[in-house]
Amino acid sequence: MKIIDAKVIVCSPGRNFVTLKVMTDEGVYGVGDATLNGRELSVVSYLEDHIIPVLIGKDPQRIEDIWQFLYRGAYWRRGPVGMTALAAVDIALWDIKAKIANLPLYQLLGGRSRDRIMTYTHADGVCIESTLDAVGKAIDAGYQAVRVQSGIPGLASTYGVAKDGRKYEPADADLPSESVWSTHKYLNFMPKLFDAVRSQYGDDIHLLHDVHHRLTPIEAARLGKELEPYHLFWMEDAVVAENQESFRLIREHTTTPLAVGEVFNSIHDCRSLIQEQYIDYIRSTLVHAGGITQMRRLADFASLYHVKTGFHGATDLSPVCMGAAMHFDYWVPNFGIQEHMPYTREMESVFSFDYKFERGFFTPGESAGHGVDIDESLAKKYPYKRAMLPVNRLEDGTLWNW
Ligand code: CS2
Ligand code: MG
Repeated sequence: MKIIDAKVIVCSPGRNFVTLKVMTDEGVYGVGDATLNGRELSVVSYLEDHIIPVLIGKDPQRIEDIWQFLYRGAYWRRGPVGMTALAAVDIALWDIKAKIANLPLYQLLGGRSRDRIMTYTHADGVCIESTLDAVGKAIDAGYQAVRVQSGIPGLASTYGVAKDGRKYEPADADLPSESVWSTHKYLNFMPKLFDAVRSQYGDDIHLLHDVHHRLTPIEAARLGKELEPYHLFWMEDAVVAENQESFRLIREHTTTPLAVGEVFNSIHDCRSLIQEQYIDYIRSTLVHAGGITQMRRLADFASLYHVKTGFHGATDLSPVCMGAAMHFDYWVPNFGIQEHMPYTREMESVFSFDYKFERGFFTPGESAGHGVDIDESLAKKYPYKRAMLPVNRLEDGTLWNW
């Protein structure tokens, strides 16, 4: 069997997605997600200029060898652009292998380890009252786990809170928009927010929160400690994690579970975090962390240290990634939870998929492969529109982590 062609499909049905299609001489093709929010065209070039030319003629069944070729052979290893491009190829090749075996992808990984996949969704509001309403809506929809984000008194806007009632989309402008941040205001407010949520909805619902890289380790230690009475499922991205050692300090001060990793693209970005048991959930997902081939290694490594998976699942990861993630989540023994930001109808219109969502839980489909495909003619109707992620400044103008 040989790869005879591959193409990159860029479309924007409500937001930008980049999809890779790998075609073989036996008519079977595979589909991969190559979406990197705000840097989409860099991945398109990496695929079209540096990966597709070397794929032609290769046997698509040799997933591991192709992975090694594109990772070790790249010389300039790792990094979000290269690893997203590699991930797209990997997801497409696993799709092909499952199709020629005529099996749903999870069967190739080792079969299912569970009956259904617990997910969490986002609940956000500009103030405590509207956030409480959003949490209530998520609970009514059947979610057993809800991520809670709220506007902060004294700040015009903040991460994770939709503006003027629209669906939250972080890449909100052609060029980076600027927001203003105050750790002081945020830290003083968070315990009040979670006290209100627990008082209204009790202890059963799992509550998650995304700090989004904005604290220093000691500030994160304070927040984790002050949120302990509210028993969070996890506190995510408490600090930027280039210095993995930062998490030791947080860990020493609080029992609030810690999640990190959506921006990681290699096992080496989190090796000490996992080995030292500084974290409880690893958020890296298929589209940005080298596909199924690397994520299997990472999940197995994490399982040695009681660390569970918690795949990133924002809407800037396409239904192709979500579909493949469902199969991975169905198999992976140390599964934690799957993020689920529902796509809009427009986003979904370009993709067909057979995973099922029911009252807070997913199950993957039983069709051969990962079950997701793209309608290329419909995709053409939604041309790419540049959109970049915001930047964040402190109140004194200092550029800070967004
Ligand atoms: C967030 C994302 O879902 C999450 O946990 O961190 O919304 C993240 O901000 C976006 O994926 C960035 O593109
Ligand atoms: Mg996050």
